[in-house]
Amino acid sequence: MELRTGDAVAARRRAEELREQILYHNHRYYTLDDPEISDAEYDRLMRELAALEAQFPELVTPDSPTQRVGGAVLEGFAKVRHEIPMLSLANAYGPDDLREFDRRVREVVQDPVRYVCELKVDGLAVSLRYEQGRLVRGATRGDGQVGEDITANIRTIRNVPLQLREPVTLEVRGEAYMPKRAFERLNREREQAGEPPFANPRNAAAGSLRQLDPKVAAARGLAVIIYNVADAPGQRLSSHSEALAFASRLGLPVAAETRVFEDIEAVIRHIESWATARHELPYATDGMVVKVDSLSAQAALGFTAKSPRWAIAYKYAAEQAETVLRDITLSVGRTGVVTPTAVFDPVVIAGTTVTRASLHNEDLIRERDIRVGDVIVVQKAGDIIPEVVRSLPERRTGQEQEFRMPTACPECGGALERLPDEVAWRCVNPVCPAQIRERIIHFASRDAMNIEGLGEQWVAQLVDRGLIRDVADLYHLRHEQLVPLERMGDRLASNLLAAIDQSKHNSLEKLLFGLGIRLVGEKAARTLARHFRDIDALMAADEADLTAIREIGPKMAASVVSYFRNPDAQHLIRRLKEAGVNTRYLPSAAALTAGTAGGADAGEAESTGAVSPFAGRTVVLTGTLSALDRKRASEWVEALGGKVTGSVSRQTDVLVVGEKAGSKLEKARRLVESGERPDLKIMDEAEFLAILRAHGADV
Ligand code: 3BA
Repeated sequence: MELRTGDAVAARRRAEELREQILYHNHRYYTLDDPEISDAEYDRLMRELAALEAQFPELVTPDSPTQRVGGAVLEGFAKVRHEIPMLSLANAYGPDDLREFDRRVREVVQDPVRYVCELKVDGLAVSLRYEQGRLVRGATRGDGQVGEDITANIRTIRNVPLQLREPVTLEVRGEAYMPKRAFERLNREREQAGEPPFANPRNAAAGSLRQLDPKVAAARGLAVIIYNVADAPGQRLSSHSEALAFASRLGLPVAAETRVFEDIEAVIRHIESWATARHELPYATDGMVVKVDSLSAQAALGFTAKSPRWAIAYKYAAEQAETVLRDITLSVGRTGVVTPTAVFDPVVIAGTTVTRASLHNEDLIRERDIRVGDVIVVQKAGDIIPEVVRSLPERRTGQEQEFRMPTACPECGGALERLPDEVAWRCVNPVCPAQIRERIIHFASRDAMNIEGLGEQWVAQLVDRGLIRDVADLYHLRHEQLVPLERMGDRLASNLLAAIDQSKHNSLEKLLFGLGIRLVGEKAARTLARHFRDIDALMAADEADLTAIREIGPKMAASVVSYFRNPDAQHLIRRLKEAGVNTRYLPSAAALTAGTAGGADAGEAESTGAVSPFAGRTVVLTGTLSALDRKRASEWVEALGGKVTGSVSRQTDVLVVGEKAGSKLEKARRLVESGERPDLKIMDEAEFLAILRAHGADV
């Protein structure tokens, strides 16, 4: 007995010691990118800890590093800005959508249009950059503007040439995917090892590319298929098919099944001919991508906010399955809209197990005559989003329950209202916790403020614990408030705070979209930001000012004005500013967001690398810097998209303070303290140098 207790005490002490060491080495590896010990030594520490925890299960803590293996991998990748954004594809679900696409294309392009058809590989979009024929960078798509540097993992993919056959500089895009055979093998291995299998090859590919250890990625048997030459200066390519042939000549893997057609009906026949044949391919496909071949026609067609007008993805019809509806649950969104969700017995559709689907609103449930207990037909719209297609009333037993919308909010008990010409019921309680939570989740989401890692689970906990009530509260969170959250821990807390801090540097359109103003989507947010440049100007605008902008209609104008007229909104904006959140349009980021690469403001874009906090900002240098002279410091600020001026004024965004700073510093402090520019950032040399170094400066 004595001995066992002694063992347990020693084990506890050792486990704590190991955890401390592992945390320290994580920090060296991920944050400082400067490991002190080899991977093998690190693995030994992890294994020893895992063995102790296996022997003494009471020692397992939720934040033990052993509990995070495989989940802690994201933090190690540098950000990469795509000089040419990686847009998404519009979808077509049937031949008529393709005919409609063709009609829109030929409205713009007068000459006969030729189309290229490519099978749509189900993987992860990546961008590969070659300089003088050498592979120098591989990146994920990310949000389309900024992805992650996964060069080390891309280099392990065996069909990616490290050296092209000619010393050209170019950027190509394609899909990284896991061949079906490799996927099946991996899942077999995972199941044998007691690990959860991946739901589909795409998830497996994504998981593999996120491995920080390239050896793991290497063992996963990934492959890449190239379908786009984004940038090949000086190559005089005139069509997409030529570009693919060029890529192929260089040794890049291009799909063999690519075909060119003279009209849309031939395209449709081709698509139909592959509907079942595609299942025989060694990789998963979910459709066919149709692209206008001529590059000049592509240029004439241009882009919408999200996707090129010269390409469309045809999605093969969704697989359907029958199941039993067990329940209809209700959730409250950020605008208070109450959405019913169907909960049913698990069914596998298109490779994944599904148990829930949105029912959108009360009317839909009534129209489709869907009752709890019914046998229902479920499918995945666009092969992704589950939906209830219909019920099968002929299979009823009489026990089924008709759905009735409650009169009180399921989250806060407040009253629900349905406006005369709306389908939705809304909770009208402005402090309903569900709405608060959803507003913050939207604010943090990728297309809004893009606060990486701030997912639903954290927001829910933060709101539940009363740590945040609105989005401005995010910027006052402290490390010691985050650490106690379930499954958070020290390192995640630091990463989350860093991500929140980073979001202060977003351009205005991200903030505007994130605020969730009714009717203001991503594109309208961008239009408003570009037009007004500054949130104060937008807040001062009336409906006439707004409708004078071509893209803004009267309904949106009214919504914007009424949003900013609300004192709560004004207070929120003030607090965001005080917290240091940028409220101005930063053209460098926006030029890329707008998808105008090569267009009017593309020249303002930064060259490479992570998002720069100086982009679009006015910077003043004062005092003596020890590490570099004024001229080089200015050059660096300019290289990172900033503007350097000589004196401090209300236009100044950043003051960099060296030794013996004088009146400029005083003036900047006055601007901050008087509230004229509470967001003016005063930084010392150390902070300044840290930013330069983070962007590749050797200072
Ligand atoms: N072609 C995916 N996008 C694709 C270049 C455009 C494009 C895709 C494609 C935009 C496939 C969206 C992500 C992206 C590069 C942006 C394909 C496939 N073409 N054959 C027209 O097979 N999955 N995906 N990738 N830029």
